[in-house]
Amino acid sequence: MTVPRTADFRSPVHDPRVVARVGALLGGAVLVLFTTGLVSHLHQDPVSWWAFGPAPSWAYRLTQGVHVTVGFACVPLLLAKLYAAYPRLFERPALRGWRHAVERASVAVLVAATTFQVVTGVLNAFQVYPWRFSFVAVHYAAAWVVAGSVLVHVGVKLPTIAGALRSSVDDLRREERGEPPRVAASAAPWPAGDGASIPAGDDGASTRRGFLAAVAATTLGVVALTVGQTVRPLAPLAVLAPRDPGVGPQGLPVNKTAHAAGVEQAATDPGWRLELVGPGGTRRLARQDLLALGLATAVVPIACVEGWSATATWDGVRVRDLARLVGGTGADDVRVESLQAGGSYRESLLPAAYVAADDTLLALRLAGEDLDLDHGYPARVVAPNRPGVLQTKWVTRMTVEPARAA
Ligand SMILES: Nc1nc2c(c(=O)[nH]1)N[C@H]1C(S)=C(S)[C@@H](COP(=O)(O)O)O[C@H]1N2
Ligand SMILES: [Mo]
Repeated sequence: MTVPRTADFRSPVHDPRVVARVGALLGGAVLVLFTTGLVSHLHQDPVSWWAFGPAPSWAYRLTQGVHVTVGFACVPLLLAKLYAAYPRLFERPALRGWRHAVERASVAVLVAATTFQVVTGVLNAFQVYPWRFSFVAVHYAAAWVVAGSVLVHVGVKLPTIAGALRSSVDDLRREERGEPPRVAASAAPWPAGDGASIPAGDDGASTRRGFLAAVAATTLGVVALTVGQTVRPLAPLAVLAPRDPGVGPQGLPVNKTAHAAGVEQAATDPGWRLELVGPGGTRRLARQDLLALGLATAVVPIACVEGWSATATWDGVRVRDLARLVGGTGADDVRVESLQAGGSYRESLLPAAYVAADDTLLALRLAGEDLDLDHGYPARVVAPNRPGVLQTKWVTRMTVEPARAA
């Protein structure tokens, strides 16, 4: 068996002008994914020097919807870029010096990390976890690897990228007509290192154009068939999306059912009480007591980290009023605990800015009815501009604590 050489791959799609164009789109996507991913990370793992607030209520819904949609769109983009560029794998000589070595190593890391992010991200959106590691921690760490290798890759390749983007995909036609090509010398069809060249009279321009058009159409298609999980009017189109935001009890999807959380008994027990703990002491309130406190209404979305989101109308007691009942000062955090015995989402912390918001509720009702058991009956937290994972269901205890962030 003989190992192929770059020049053996004859398709006109294997061309730096194609690679650079798809690469520019992919680079833009990576920037959007990194920023929106960082937003989600900082919500779930806050740092002292940065804090989000409850307004605007739709911000997390937007950033996370963009994150997951753009992530899905990376599937065709990544495949297209790999297809256009993979003949470079067979370059000879394999290493032409330190710059070339850095370039090739960064490409290896880039391809591995990007593929890993797209695959694990898409599987996570479908709630498929064929691995043992923590998706959240590893997806976050790998994001830095992607960011770093993109920076190195773009840095090393800048002259080639710039030249390739400046030249039109049908420059070879110009050559045929005897006009000088606009492609920069450094971006001439695969640098001559291994003798690759495109045959004279090459008529690949229409193939390249067709390929780029197909990539653009497929990418837009993926977006159109996914965004329906967060943009309600497009829900009927969302055949690629794992969730229909309108399907579920009381018109809202459920990620974790009461059965899966193991709380069915405790949540329907008439002896359930909300335990309120604060500097002024502890109080235990039955659902009747909570209803008697007077309910506020909030229109707040559930925005799941997995990309689906839906607005819902909740009635409940304002968390700041509950905090006041046990000596809260109006500037404290509130820790929320679930009846659920284990799992990462049995507990959340409402920062003081959220506690103070009108729309931060211990919700008792949804869409005008008592909460469905799967939506957190007898009581669950809803707050504006929060990841779904922090909207704790089946609440059993709320503790007023000194604020952590300034
Ligand atoms: N106790 C508890 N609360 C939870 C969860 C959980 O697993 N346990 N899942 C969260 C997630 S991931 C989401 S998206 C929202 C979904 O709320 P819903 O089922 O009412 O739509 O609940 C959150 N609250
Ligand atoms: Mo979620």
